[in-house]
Amino acid sequence: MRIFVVLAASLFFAQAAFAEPVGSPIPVGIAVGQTTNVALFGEEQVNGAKVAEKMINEKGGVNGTPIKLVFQDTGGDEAGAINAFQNLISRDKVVAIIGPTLSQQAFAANPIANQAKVPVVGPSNTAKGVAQIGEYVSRISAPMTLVAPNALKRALAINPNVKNVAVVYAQDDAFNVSETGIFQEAIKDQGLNIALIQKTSVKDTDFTTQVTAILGANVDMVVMSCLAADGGNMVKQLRQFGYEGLIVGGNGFNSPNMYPVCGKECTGVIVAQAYSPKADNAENNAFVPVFKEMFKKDPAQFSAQAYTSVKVVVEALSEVEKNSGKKVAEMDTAELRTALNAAIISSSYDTPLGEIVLDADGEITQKTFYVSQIKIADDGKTGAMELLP
Ligand code: PYR
Repeated sequence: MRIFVVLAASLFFAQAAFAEPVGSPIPVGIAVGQTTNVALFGEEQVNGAKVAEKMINEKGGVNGTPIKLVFQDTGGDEAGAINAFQNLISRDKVVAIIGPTLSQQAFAANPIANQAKVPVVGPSNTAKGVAQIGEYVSRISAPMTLVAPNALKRALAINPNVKNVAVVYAQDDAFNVSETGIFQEAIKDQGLNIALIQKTSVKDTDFTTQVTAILGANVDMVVMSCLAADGGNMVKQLRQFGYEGLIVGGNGFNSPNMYPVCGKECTGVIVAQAYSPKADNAENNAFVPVFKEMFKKDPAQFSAQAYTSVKVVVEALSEVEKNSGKKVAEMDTAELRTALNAAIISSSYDTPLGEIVLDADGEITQKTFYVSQIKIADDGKTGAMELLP
């Protein structure tokens, strides 16, 4: 009897050890905006990262060692991002940082990680030049040069008679300044006339001046580069003041958390995307059900990109173990960070975004993009991004 109990107990523990990763977890930093208006994106990023942590650890972590995400709120500005990065680098000794949410924050905080030789993977930094900040910076967020023009083309398929366009952009945000440049070039390439350009701030809530100017210019389309809160409020005011033409939004409109800000006025807004929950690939088919189970909704682009960032770091950690013949947990932190960065770049990954490749610069190549139109439900708060064919 006694032998049986011992045998049964050791079998139980052997099985538990096989299913559950063991050892001190590997700390991976997540520095995104969990407060301020930027939390509209940050909340989705936290959710995506948590799904990755759960799925990865359930499959044994990094060859048997679990990962542990260490969250640091960056808030919405540069100082918050710098502070979060410094804590993760020096206090928490993370192996890599996934973040920050905004390109505006990346241009300030990434040089600090680069100097400290800590790999940074940008989950949502789409401005020109982010991957080129330094050797230790890469991104899994496709630059807007590849994504934004798709939305314009689809808008013109909906209304081929568009001639005059108003352009709006938040002048105090690096991503929006970068994105409007891309939109403006694409508008000219399509042979359209930019009738007026209106500047806003990501802090604005009242857009009467800009909306009045746009209504006076009699345009057929408004192309907006703003973040979710300011952009959502401006769309609402445009419609409430009587603008009836097409509205195209940039990456800042890529969040369902914008729906309650602009309510039913968001219906019809056209947005280009680097992800769709409907993408039919093995990675996405594994990710979406777990996300839905945990959060009772489809993952949005910011969630999928954060999930992908964690997955990229974990696959690269496995590669480090393979190449070095050492367990990551036994490596010196500085040595590990350098080896990890080398493994992250110049590699390809199967992800919910499809196959992605990171070049030697840490720049992403991604093949599949989407364009959707927002449809708000009768409650005025929820809605969907309906894929345009
Ligand atoms: C950026 O800041 O780059 C975004 O795409 C939101």
